[in-house]
Amino acid sequence: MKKIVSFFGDKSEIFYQLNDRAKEYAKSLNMEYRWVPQLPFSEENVIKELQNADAGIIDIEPYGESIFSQIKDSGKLLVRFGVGYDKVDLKSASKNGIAVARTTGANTTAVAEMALTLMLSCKRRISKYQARAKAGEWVKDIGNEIIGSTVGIIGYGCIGQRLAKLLRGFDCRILAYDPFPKKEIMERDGVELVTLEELFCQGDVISIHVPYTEKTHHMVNSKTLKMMKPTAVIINTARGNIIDEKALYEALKSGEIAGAGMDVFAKEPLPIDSPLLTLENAVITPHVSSQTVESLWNIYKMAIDISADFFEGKGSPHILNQDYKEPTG
Ligand code: 8YV
Repeated sequence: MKKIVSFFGDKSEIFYQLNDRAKEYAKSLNMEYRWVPQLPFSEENVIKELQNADAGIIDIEPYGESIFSQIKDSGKLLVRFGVGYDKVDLKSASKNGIAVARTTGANTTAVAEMALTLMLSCKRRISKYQARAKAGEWVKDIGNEIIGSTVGIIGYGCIGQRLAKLLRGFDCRILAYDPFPKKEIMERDGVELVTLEELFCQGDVISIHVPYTEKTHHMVNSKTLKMMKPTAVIINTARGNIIDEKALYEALKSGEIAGAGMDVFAKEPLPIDSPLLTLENAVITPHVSSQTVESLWNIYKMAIDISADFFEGKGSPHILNQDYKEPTG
């Protein structure tokens, strides 16, 4: 019986329930499932566990040569619990003959809903009201509606498309920038393909849905922030380093832009002395866009399905390094 070891989740009731369910589901597919939450993450532990498993379900910590070289004779498949794989060294995985997959699509709805939640919160100044009300101040301010506004989506993949769908009820004009645009899909969705500059200049809301790569590093910086309207807000549920946080802090502090909704940060957990935490026009959440029961179960289930297909020798479009079959290490 093939063995899957899963590292994702904390020791709260919901994760016990989800992992019991995952165990049952894996059993129905003839696999053994073990849940070993990594809090805090320990590379040594992860290696030890993966040496005794055939597949691993991994979170967002870095996985590179120091792990792959130790598990190449055991674990042959790692599945990222989610979609971003910027911390996984795929070259090293291939060199060691290890396939790395991700659960594309499984958290799409949760992340799109979170982006929408952050947009509405920023536009209606929720973080400021909440902080002031708790401090005993009954402060009233004036926000903006999303209805009828222009929303710019950076990256028109699964999540960007789902967000556009959710926004349909808000009668927005939707602009999208994508380095590899699928024009038929944009036409179908009534979304306008624009340049990044047009998007920054025209958006009342800008939402980021691209992966973190060398090309997207600090894509939002002092120059692009200056293009934004003073009433505009920026939302990041993708990866922290896509935004230059220093430049964002300055833009928020000076009122160059109206607000930011951020679920991801250059350093996580966000250090307690981060100046971003002092701002009333920033909504800050602790990387929880995927954290709904529905999304988490979709991810667990998909990770198990990918493992089952892998062990049956079926190819999978979710494997990120298809060249893993020719190891050189
Ligand atoms: C996390 C994510 O994986 O999909 C991604 O890339 O960032 C999230 O889904 C999840 O929250 C676990 O940290």
